[in-house]
Amino acid sequence: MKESQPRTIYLKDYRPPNFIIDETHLRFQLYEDGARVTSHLHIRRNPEAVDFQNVLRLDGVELELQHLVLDGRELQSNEYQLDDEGITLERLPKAFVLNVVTWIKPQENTCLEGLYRSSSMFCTQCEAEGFRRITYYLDRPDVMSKFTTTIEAEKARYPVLLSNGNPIENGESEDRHWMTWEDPFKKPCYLFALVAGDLKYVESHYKTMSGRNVQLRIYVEPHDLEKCDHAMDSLKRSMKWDEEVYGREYDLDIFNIVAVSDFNMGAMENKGLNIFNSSCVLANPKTATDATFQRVEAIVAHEYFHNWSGNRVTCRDWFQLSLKEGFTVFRDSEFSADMHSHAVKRVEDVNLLRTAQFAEDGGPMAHSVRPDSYMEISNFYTLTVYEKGAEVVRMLHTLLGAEKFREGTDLYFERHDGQAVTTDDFVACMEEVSQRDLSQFRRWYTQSGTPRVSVTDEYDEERQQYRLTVKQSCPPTPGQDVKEPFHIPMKLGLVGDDGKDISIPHDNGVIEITDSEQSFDFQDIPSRPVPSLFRHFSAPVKIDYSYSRDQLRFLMSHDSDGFNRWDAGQRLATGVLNDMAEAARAGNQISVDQAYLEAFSSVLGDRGDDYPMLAKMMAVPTLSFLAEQSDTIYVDALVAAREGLQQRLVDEFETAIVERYQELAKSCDNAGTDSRSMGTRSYKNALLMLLASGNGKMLDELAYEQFSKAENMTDELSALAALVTANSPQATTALDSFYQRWHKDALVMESWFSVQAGSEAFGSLAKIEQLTGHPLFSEKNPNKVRSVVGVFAGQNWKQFHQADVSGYEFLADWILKLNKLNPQIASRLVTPLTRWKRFESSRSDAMKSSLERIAREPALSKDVYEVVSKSLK
Ligand code: B3K
Ligand code: ZN
Repeated sequence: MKESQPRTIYLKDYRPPNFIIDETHLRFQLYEDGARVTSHLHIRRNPEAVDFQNVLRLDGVELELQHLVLDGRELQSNEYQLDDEGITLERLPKAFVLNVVTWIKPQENTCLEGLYRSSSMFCTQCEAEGFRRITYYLDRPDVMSKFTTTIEAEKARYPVLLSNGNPIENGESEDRHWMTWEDPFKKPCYLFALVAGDLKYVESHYKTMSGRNVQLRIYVEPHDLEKCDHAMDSLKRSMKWDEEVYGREYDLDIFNIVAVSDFNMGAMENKGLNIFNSSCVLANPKTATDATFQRVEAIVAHEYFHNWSGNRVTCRDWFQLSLKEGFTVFRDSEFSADMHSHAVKRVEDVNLLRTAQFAEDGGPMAHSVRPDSYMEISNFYTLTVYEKGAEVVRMLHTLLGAEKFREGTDLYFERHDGQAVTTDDFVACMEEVSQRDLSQFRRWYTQSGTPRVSVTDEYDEERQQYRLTVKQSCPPTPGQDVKEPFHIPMKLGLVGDDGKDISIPHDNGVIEITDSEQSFDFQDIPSRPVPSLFRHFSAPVKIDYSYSRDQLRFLMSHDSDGFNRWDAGQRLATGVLNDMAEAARAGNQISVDQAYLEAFSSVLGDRGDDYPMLAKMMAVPTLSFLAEQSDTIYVDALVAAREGLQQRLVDEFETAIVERYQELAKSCDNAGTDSRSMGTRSYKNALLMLLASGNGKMLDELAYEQFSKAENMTDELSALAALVTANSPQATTALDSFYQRWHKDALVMESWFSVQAGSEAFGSLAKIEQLTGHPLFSEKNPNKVRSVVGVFAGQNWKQFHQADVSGYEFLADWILKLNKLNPQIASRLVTPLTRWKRFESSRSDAMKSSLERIAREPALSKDVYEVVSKSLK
């Protein structure tokens, strides 16, 4: 906690460290009331230090220092300076050995950083700056060291002792035992991990491309053993994919994953010992939905891919976070696309980007992919660094083509293996292999905000010439008033009258936009084409082109690009919803545009079998998406428009929707977990949900039947969600019976919480308060907080934004409570309030005063302080 204003850290102040640590030997003695950590460090001056100063500053937070021994001599307290954030030592020899003994209290650690307890185990989370809560150290990613770790604990309580690398020695005496692990690869301390507990494992093996045998284990609490197979299969698929697509082979003899139930985010890529939030690794069809299966596969892959993009080559400083995260998200996204469907995966990624990331770009926390400053680095694990960062890598892939891009990554991995580097180093490799000048492209890393690209066109019938005129701009963002033009790849298609692509003479249809205004001419165009702009969403920009509703319908059925077919439908629906919202605000009758009804009818009538895509095509844009697109957010009008549209679709098409639902229900393999079965379920359940949102007369009966007979969690939970969404008379019975059936399964209960918290019909504030008082709810468990408070504030627009503004006060209370317990989670919860300026005045004022109330708290954590103070600027 900070009483004074936290310090801002700037990229421009980066200096290499004065000292480096070649070897780190750690010994952990774990007890029920605390842990003793003994470190033995081989330290020497850094030959690459700039203006070397003989001062060693070791980071350390909430540690009890017991001994500090330099080259065998215990230092007296006047020989170093100790404060709340570390130790400073001066006048040191060129090279020396430092022994540090600290006493820490994992049992009292509720921020879940450093060494802490989860259930009955000990575990760690060190990225970004958690290692300093374990021992005094140079806690920065450019200090890479060789680690050995000895863990000693009571044998009966902690039979399993794990750390990074390979086990090399073990022993026991009386009721205690110990195990030593050695990691042969140098690494920064943020990749350190330790686990001790009574765990069971599932084991498998993988033969790498050079024929080495790797032992794979997933460690879980004994009752979760039945839930590991999917993660294990996903891991093997990831290992194979990284060999085939990037030529990257795994490098240790062992790869371990551990599932823990109290975890601040999804998972962590510690070298050889990935630690996962149990919700991101455990899955079987009885207890997990198809969406969870896909999430587990993606996160297992993401963490595995970090072994190269993150661990072997790591970040020089935390401003470079996107070097590993953006690149690794791009890698996991392409992996998922290869496993399932490229178009559907693209739709999912772009939906997230266009709602949440664009909102971040337009809000007070806007920052570039490589930020220039931060107060608390945990606040910068953002959609901008991750998802927009991945889009930037994707654009490099688009500009260079797959082959050159691969040459670039080969060069990057080879040149920088074992190093801590920058995003510039990454781009330099791409420049070198392609012989292209990417200096303008680098602005994607340094300029924040979402560029807007406006396109107009002219067709000259006589000359058979078509001209596109493109203008780009980017709005000011905090600290960046003026932007320079970006280098933007636009994958373009020109669709002719017959619905076929007209061939155009640009590289793979990629046009490069580099100026603020530019025109592109196309010859021999027989008739006015419909432009299909930014196919596959080739750049993270907002696109303005005044499509007529007929053109959008035309693209919906003819565009050869799957993503743009979907996007045309979304544009059409958004236009219609905006008209309806306007009518609602003016107090006029809300009517639905005929063109949209016809478009919907053709999707519903489509007999093709790309079910996951049909489910996406049919989805009405979310409130988050509509809000992000609005200049001023009028919540009631948007809610009314969306409800009105869903109601109208059901009024008009209920019979056809029900028939299609029943057909799909009949043909679906309920036990299947293959892409096809999952796709069928996704379409079937999208139809059921539409019936629920649009007050379908048959809903209760269909949903209750599906609920009672469900053979898998996807069907069971979708039916439950449909009943709750429709506020059906059966909803309470279904919730009770679901509870009876699953109350022993913590992860399933998280869905039970979130189905209620996210429901506009059901999740009133009173209900949410009841849920936070439920015996299975725990304020110390991040998953529970996210599934109730997070879902309510982030997804339940109608209830959270109630006109009496009680939702904002409720959220502020929770932020203040968590500020003390777990600042990272508290700070994430502020996000919905940070958007206050975008709302109409009554809500905007109330959101602002909730933020002001938080700001008045005297002991605000750095995390919350940064977000709240920047939001109030
Ligand atoms: N690298 C971790 C995230 C750590 C977050 C620290 N606050 C997981 C990931 O992106 O793979
Ligand atoms: Zn990552």
